Amino acid sequence: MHRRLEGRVVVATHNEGKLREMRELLAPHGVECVSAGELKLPEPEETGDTFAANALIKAEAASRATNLPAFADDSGLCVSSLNGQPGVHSARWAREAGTYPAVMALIEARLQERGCLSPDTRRAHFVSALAIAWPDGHAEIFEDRVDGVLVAPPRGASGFGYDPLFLPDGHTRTFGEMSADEKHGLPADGSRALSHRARAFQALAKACLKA
Ligand code: ITT
Repeated sequence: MHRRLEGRVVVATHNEGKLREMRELLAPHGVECVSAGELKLPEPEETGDTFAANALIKAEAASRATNLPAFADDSGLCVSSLNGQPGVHSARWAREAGTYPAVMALIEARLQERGCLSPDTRRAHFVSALAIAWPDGHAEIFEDRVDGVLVAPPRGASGFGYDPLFLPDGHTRTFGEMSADEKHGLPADGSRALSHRARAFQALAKACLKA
């Protein structure tokens, strides 16, 4: 049995780009958002080896700390020719490289080393696992993905993170070249959204939110 999310919810992320998208996704559903940053919540260690496990760690930690339901996302970019890396370590790779342009250049260098020049060798997907945890221990998790190819050089200044590198299948512009609404807007006719986060959110909204 799914549980309805109502009232006040903590958006348990310290990533500004994700926070913006998560707030925009929740906005039409009449829940009041407060962010982990605004509440100065500590960031839990992400010790899971799956997106779902890490999303749950973040949601449960924020819910325990605030006694409110908490909404968390764990996400990342999985590059097929790099055996799915950086995957759950996408944020760590970016931290270690220093900047997103630097980590995107690192991924490009790894692809070049392997001779990955044609689109079929440059396949990648973004994954988002969304978790909601309540103070009484109940939790819900939804996960989805979007497939595409990695472009060189990266294109566009919209979005955040690895967006300029990623060209979703069936499109001519990267996530970095799309408006917020194109990337993670929810189609009014109920058809499938584009981004990994919006797709996972569609399932979450159906199960846990008022229309
Ligand atoms: P929180 O854990 O505080 O939410 P984080 O940035 O550490 O923030 P993750 O551990 O989930 O979040 O790491 C996700 C990484 O993947 C991070 O480097 C993001 O920038 C990147 N990423 C996730 N979704 C993305 C998207 O829609 N577009 C571009 N990059 C994305």
